Amino acid sequence: MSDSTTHEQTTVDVVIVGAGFAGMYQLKRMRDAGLSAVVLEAGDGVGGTWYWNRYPGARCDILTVDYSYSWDPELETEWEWSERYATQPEILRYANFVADKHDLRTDIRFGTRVTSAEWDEAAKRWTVHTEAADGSDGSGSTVVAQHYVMATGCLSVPKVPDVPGNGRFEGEVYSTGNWPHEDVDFTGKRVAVIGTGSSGIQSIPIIAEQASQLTVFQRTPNFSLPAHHGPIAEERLVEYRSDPAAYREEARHSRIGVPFVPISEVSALDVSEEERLAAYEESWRRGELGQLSPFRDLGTNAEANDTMRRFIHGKIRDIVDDPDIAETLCPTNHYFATKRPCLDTNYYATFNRENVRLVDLLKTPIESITETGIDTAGTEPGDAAESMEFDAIVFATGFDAMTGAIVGANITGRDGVALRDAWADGPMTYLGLMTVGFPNLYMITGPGSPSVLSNMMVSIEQHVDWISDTVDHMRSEGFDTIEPTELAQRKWVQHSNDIANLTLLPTANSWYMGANVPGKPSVFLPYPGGVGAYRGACDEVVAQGYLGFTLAGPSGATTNDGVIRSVKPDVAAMLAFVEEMGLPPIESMSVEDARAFMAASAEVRPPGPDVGEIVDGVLPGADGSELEYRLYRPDSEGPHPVVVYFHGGGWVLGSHESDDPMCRDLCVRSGAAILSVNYRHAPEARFPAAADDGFAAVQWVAAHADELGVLADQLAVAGWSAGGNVAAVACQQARDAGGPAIIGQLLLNPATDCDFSRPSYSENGEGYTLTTALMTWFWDHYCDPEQRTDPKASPLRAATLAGLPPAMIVTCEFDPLRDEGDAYAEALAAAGVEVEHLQAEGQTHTSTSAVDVLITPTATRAAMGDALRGIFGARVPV
Ligand code: N01
Repeated sequence: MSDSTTHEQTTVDVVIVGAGFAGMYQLKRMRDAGLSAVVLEAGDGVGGTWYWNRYPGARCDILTVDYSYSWDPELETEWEWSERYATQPEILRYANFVADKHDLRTDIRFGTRVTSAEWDEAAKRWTVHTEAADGSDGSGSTVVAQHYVMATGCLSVPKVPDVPGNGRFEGEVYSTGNWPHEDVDFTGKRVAVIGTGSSGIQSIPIIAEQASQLTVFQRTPNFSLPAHHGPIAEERLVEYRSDPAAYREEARHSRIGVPFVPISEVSALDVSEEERLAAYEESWRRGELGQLSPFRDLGTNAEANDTMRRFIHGKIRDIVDDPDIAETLCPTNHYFATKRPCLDTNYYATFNRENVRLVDLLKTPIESITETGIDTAGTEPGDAAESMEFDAIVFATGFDAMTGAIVGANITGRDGVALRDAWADGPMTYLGLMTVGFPNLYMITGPGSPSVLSNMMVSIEQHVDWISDTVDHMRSEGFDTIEPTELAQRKWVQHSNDIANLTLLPTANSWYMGANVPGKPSVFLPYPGGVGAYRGACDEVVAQGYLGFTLAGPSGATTNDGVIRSVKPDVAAMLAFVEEMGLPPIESMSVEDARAFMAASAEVRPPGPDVGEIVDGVLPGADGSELEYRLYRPDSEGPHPVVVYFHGGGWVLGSHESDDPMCRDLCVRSGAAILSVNYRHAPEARFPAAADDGFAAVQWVAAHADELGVLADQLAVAGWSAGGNVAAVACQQARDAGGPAIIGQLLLNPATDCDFSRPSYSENGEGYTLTTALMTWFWDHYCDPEQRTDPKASPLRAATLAGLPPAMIVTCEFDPLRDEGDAYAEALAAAGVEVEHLQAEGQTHTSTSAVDVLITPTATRAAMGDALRGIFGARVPV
């Protein structure tokens, strides 16, 4: 341990910025580990957010029993909260109680603002520059440390109000995010409040009680539910007191860091209006953020969300007497909970008071703040502006959230790169904890972590524990530095965005998106995958030897590059769901049972989109037997180009019906007719029956194009999996036979070779639906081992691939067949064939064909439709 203090420079192991709940616990952990640590805090006391946000009505919006530390079990009995949502003074008292109990203040430098910090690569140390928050120490002082922890909070830098004339007002000016320590009395005063987020909504009812006149300037109405202040519900306390440790553990693995929140499996659209309203009434009655969404799809489905929106609109109209004011208070430009919903006490009812006026800034924007008040535009063009006089203006205009405090601390990393520049297009982090180019810089609840979408206490503790354990690991293993890899960081950001994009969250102009600060990049800042899932990822990173990190020390550097979550989130959820069902593997079944199982699964899937017309028929197979087909015609005037389609199923399973949603989708997206062929299957008809039937079907369609109402000279083939194999082989057979002319081939995850030694088999041979065992079962049923190298079985082995039609080949990252599909694309291109090769990241063998089940593969199918349109060019009717 080192702790040498000079007049203006201190050297410690760890420097922590911020003495809120994050910084306090981080200090405790570092001390307990025997490290020297100092906390730099601009305020004169502990508490962070709760030190600064002293505005009237400030309270937490997570039940206080949950919004409290779990790391000191004695606190569970030493401290008792008086209300379900404690007030700011009570939370601040709690912070002080903990600081006293653990004697934290001795290592906290109050009144000290960090001005900048830079990484010294030679010394492997951070140099952190500070100044007295009141400007009294001239040149300031410096702290040198190995580890630099930003415990700066997510909502700690009040946004400079972007209101014209800001600064001109000569009366009293307040900011909710930086409220005076002495009492502010609005009695008898004319007060303006600008902003109707959580801070505005909490303070407005109280200010209204004091002020002679309160004018609320609202730009965006917000959703708010009653907080129902009072004592905490007894049933909750019983649960908590019976086993506090288990209660806390439950919170750590929950979705938002609050234990025992039921997660519904039911869609809001699948219940009756009465059931839905009863559920929403219960949410309204409970007034708990964790229990506002009684249905599974309020966060993902606009129509479902609309039912909740309408319910709250109804409540607002019930509460507010004046119908016009009620309408102005109804949020309509964003979905429920895409901005953080608020909990209030009498917020909407406040607008029934005689002394309260609501100004709708969407109709009458602020023209300027003046020396005496606020001028707004008139309602109609040409209307005179209105000048309002006030004694006090309260800015409840929010924060430069999540990144403001970190970027504002002027951090310069390796090679002189400023964090501000590194994050110019939005923050890039690995796990929200660290960022590339800034070794040993840690963020507590940073962007890319659940943070503001969670109970902050739970997220803070998890981050502090992870950082502390990591520092411990570095010391015991002899490492000086830790830094994430580019790949791990890029993929984490993508993973977080992938989840956000499955939800309605990015549709709102919220501070979650950085939209409240002019010029801030528009990216979704917190990690929306949930507290438990996030903790799982962090734990796995460690269990896999700090996956995605480089650790370096005197004896060298170790990079364990890799990606912690690369399967797309909806695909991962589907895999987990299937695994939970514990179904027997297909290869353990008889062929008959496997076919029955596939047919039963098809019964319960979404049907796929409507097409213009569906016609079933038969065509002759290669041996003269009748093969059923299904023709899908687009909803446009024909004749259409035609795609002869071959279903998947390993030459053993499936039929012209099995890929029905896929064919409908392809028909709609491509504008072409799709003719899906039920070629013969193994083991009844082994190799080369499927291959020969494929070619026979193409010949028959070309010859009967007029009867089918399709264009003979606009014929392409397509297939998925084994069907991709049949389609590829049909192209080779048509080329070798001199016709019919096939003008394009679309191969989705095609089987092109019989070689299982490619890496995709070892990487993806288990756990991603299509397994090595199942492929073995398929090949064994289809083809004798000595026949498998025949190009009709393994088209990759054809003597030449020259002269084949232009191809679009789709391969999926988590498919055992990925590498042979890639190899076919490369071989075609090498043979001079025009190839569009799409390598779908995060997808599996079966995900792309799961029409209307999964969202992320939709882009791949859109590209497939576009590819066919490109092949058919102007011949696709619109
Ligand atoms: O800030 P906000 P907040 N002209 O950004 C408006 C947490 N919190 O301090 O939406 C006019 O939500 C802005 O309008 P618009 C909680 O996570 C928790 O209230 O941009 N208006 C909006 O109405 C919360 O989400 C508690 O159109 C302007 C308001 O100001 C987060 O902190 C309590 C404007 C800002 O709302 C932030 O809440 C308080 C302009 N130029 C806060 N600029 C608890 O209960 C902004 N606005 C625990």
